[in-house]
Amino acid sequence: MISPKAFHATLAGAGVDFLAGVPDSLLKEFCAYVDAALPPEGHVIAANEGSAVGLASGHHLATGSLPMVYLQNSGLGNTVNPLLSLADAEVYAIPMIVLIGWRGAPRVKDEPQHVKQGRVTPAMLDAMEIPYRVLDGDPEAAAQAAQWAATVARETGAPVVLLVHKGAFGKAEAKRPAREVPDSMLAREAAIRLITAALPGGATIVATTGMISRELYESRGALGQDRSSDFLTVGAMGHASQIALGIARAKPDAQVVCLDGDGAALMHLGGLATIGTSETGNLLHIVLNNGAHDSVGGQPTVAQQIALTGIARACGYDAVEGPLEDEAAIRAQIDRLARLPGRRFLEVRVRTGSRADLGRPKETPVQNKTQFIARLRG
Ligand SMILES: Cc1ncc(C[n+]2csc(CCOP(=O)(O)OP(=O)(O)O)c2C)c(N)n1
Repeated sequence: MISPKAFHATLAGAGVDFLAGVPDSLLKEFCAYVDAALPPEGHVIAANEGSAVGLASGHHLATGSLPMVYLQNSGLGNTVNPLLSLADAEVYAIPMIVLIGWRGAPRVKDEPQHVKQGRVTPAMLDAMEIPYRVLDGDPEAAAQAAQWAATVARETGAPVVLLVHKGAFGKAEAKRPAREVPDSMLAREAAIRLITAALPGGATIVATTGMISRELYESRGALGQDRSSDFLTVGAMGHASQIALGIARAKPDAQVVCLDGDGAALMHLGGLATIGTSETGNLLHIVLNNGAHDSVGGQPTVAQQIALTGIARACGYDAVEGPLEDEAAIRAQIDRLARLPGRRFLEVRVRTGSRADLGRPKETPVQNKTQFIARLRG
């Protein structure tokens, strides 16, 4: 397996002095290492993968040195525009190494949202005319590939990709100590149960990517509740609030609720402005803020350093509450907000972590959709 520390040392030796990215489960040991080992000037966790390309480009413009961007291949789409219209050799010619976690690689069993993205990832890179090498767990080959990528990126003045297989990285040699949270702080799954129990029956829920959708699914099972009013957005991170908005606009009589994550909300934060300035009368947007990308390894987000509620207010939401941590207060506010018209926003603070035996939806995404639209369209 590749040692995160040794791989980073090779990159540093090849002149890489700045990294920006969005965390990925396959890269989580590398992400944990750079997050703990690098000084703040050497590493930024970006809001989305395209922003990471922007940050890397800015770093190169200012210093002339070689940056690295890291991401899961789910986020490749977010990078396509800045890779092709900013960093490309035919535009501003900005060299960078792009490290991509290859979910859904052929012959690797993975979740439905990763299968096609995994299959087409090499073809997407080919179509973008970006050279790449694949890293499995061989440390020697990884070091050589890093050297190759640095040389080619500099020579061509363009991005070069390293595509990383599952299990390629060994354990991080350094990890940021876990944030202290009071014992009383709600787990995300407990908050989801509390919220679903407090919402009026029949509310339409659009849940975001990762553990939030899985925990909603499990909590429905545990509470013996019907699942047909839940849309589990297994992919498309950051778009759940806009799916909810699309539904709310088209179904003004439905009570629509978005269960969002802080990483997801930050990823496409502009969506809050679209919601806040819409005429929608039936949307409750709840952000479960654990200050982390918990679903892919718990790397920090900045969401507990900013005022999400202030942003929602400034964007024009009609009613804004939070951040709340207390069970009784959350229950009371859900009850109150669910009765109000307009665009409403609630920030709930939760702890990181999930049950080790957390399951995954048994239905396929299309089965979920079929049940959901049967209920929604009635
Ligand atoms: C575009 C894109 N980038 C990255 C990922 C990988 N990913 C899946 S869930 C997740 C973290 C979500 O964090 P948050 O919304 O805060 O929810 P939490 O997991 O903390 O509950 C990430 C980065 C993805 N699925 N799609």
